[in-house]
Amino acid sequence: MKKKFYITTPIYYVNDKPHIGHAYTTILADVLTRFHKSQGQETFFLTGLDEHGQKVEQAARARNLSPKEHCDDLAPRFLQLWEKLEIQYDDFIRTTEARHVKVVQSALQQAYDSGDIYSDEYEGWYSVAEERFITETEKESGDFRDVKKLKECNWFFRMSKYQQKLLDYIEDNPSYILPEHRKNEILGFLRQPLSDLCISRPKERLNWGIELPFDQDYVTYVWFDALLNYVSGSGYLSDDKKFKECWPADIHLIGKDILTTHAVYWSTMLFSLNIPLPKSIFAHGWWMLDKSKMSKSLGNVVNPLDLIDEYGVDPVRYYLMREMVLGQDANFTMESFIKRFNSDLANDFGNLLNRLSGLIGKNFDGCVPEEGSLTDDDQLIKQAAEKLDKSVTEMVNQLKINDAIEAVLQLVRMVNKYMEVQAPWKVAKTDLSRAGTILYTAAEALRISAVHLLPVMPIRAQKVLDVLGAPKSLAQWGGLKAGTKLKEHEALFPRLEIDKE
Ligand code: ME8
Repeated sequence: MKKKFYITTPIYYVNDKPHIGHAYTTILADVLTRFHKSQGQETFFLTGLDEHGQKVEQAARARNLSPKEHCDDLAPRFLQLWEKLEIQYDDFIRTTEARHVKVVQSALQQAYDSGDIYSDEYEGWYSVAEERFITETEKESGDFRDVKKLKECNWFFRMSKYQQKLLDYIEDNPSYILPEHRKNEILGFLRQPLSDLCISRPKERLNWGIELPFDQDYVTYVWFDALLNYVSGSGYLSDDKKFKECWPADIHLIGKDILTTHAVYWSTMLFSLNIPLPKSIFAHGWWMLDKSKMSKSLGNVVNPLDLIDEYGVDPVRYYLMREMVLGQDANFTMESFIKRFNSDLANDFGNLLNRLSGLIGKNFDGCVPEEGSLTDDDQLIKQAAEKLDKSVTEMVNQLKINDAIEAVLQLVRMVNKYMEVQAPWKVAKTDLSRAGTILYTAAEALRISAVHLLPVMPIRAQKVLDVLGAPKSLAQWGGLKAGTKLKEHEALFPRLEIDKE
């Protein structure tokens, strides 16, 4: 049995339409999946929706719909967006599906039977917005809205029992929580006393959730339910073969807002269930707009559909991947979007294709010329192109996606410079065969760049390969065959005018 590369996104709350933050994590997962596929690995990519809990229930009520009607109405919007964004997920899980409910109830029963769940009366400060009890210190911080005193009998998960085990695990597995500074945050958190986790909500207060198998007066706390999607979506308790192929997940991609629930709740739940932990949890930063996080509650979100309709899916994917240094926050501005589009895509990448197809059209009847024998200058291009595969692979494996893209663009810029210096349009007048070698060298380097950009820009990088009549899988030098007729094409990335936009 061959282990698949298993990657997940958070399952998003269905309280409103998807926004650019949701699009970002999902595109990132798609880029990584396509990259691993291109390396010949089998992959499994899971995404989905978090449909239970108070937030969704409130959103439904505000629309005068039942929670299920509300979810059924919004779920297609996520699916449509994923389609528009060229997201190739393998499964899309909704937590209201029977396959998931079954796993949540079995997990609860198992934890209950092993003594990890107990009932207790609890009195404390409850944040309605956060849907959880908060500590006295958290209350005093003033960061929480809608706080009220609540006393109720609930069911608790013995999270504290696993505190030391988790600390040891994180210290022994340095790439479990990434990036490093987030790991240190969690270690700091775990060095304070850890309380048990309240995993139930009385039905009289919240009805919308999965009923506890051992107490029908309660539903399951939304996080205990949602986190289990990573195993219910990969065959746990339903398809042993699939689960063995997938689990442990290679990477849970999440935003930094939900690190504690993943690093602490999820890990201790897995300890209790005797399921191995995922290989790593990566928390990326936030997309900000005017220095605040883009979020539904702030109402400052950019609608990804508008951007795609206006500029096409590839530039949007490119911008989001190129502009964020994974682990840090990034600022979204239309100005930086247009600048990035014009410099990298119009001036560098798109322009190289235009120049080459124009010159090959004019001097070689539109057919790829013979490579001929290479001069030292040609060799420099060839060597740079040959080195790209190794460096891009290393960078992607370290999740330095922006650096990997930049490495490809550096090659593209180097080839544009090479064209200026070699001036094949002049050489063609006296030495057609030499002009052919220059054009072959530049076109082959462009082909290799396009192969490396495919995971990020699946449509337009493929278009470049189609124009060149070249295979998409071969990242080594020599994929372009002399005599191949280039296809006619329009400018792939026409420049955007900043004033007009
Ligand atoms: O937290 N920048 O769902 P959610 C970057 N249902 N990424 C962002 C972002 C931003 N401004 N805003 C959102 C939930 N995201 C739970 C998850 S998982 C078992 C349950 C992305 O709809 C980022 O990945 O609030 C973040 O972690 C996620 O959307 C939160 O989505």
